[in-house]
Amino acid sequence: MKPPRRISLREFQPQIARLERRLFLKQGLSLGALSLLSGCTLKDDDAVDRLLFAMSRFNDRVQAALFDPLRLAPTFSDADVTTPFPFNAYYEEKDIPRIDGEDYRLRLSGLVADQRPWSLSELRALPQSSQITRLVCVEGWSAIGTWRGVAFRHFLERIGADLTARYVGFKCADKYYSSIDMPSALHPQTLLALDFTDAKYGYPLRLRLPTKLGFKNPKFIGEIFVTNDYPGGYWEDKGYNWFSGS
Ligand SMILES: Nc1nc2c(c(=O)[nH]1)N[C@H]1C(S)=C(S)[C@@H](COP(=O)(O)O)O[C@H]1N2
Ligand SMILES: [Mo]
Repeated sequence: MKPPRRISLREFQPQIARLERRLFLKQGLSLGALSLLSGCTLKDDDAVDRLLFAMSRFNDRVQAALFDPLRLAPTFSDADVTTPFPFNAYYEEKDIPRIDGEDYRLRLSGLVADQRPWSLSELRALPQSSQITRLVCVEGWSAIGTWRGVAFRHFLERIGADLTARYVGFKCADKYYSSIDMPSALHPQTLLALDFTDAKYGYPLRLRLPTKLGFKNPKFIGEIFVTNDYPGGYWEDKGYNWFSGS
């Protein structure tokens, strides 16, 4: 994924009007909400068309889950899983961070009462659950995948995170970082994923929220922090809409 260029909204007015009509207006969202597009890698009409095409394939439940805070994202069955699952990062697959699971410790900081680092076996000793959901990337593709790990809400409670704080931030083993609002962190489908079909999907730890766009799902997590100061994110700081979901 190349750094996004801010598109001029005027340049893409017809397409955006089309997208608004098709997808957003009925949910009371308009150009303001489309600011998530303003940081997209929409270099030409083709890119816009691909995005429109991909988005128009999503059913209303997917749309609703991405833009309505109270909805659950749809779940799927094993047979629906996309194989191979697409890889995405701001660099190529061969450059993913290689992390030794034995030595790995998840660091905690910020508004967290118990900041003791966690090993993978300790994380695995917590109750595990799995989900089969759709990951939606702003670049115009989506895929159904399966993830297993610890309910993030459970983890945040366990470490004594201040659940009234505004944000949860993530620092990754590559140069990636991201952050989410606390209500999304506490959403029942938000998972701290430990099981991967391949390391490239975020080994050893990845956040998985089906209620937000793909770039809000940090992989290769090294540190989690809780804060009231807006932490931003890798793409967020380059112009992507921070909320990007429900
Ligand atoms: N650490 C890290 N996490 C990341 C990224 C990244 O470049 N580095 N890319 C994000 C983007 S834009 C997407 S769409 C998803 C892709 O996840 P996947 O490789 O499981 O498809 O990871 C997100 N998390
Ligand atoms: Mo993405």
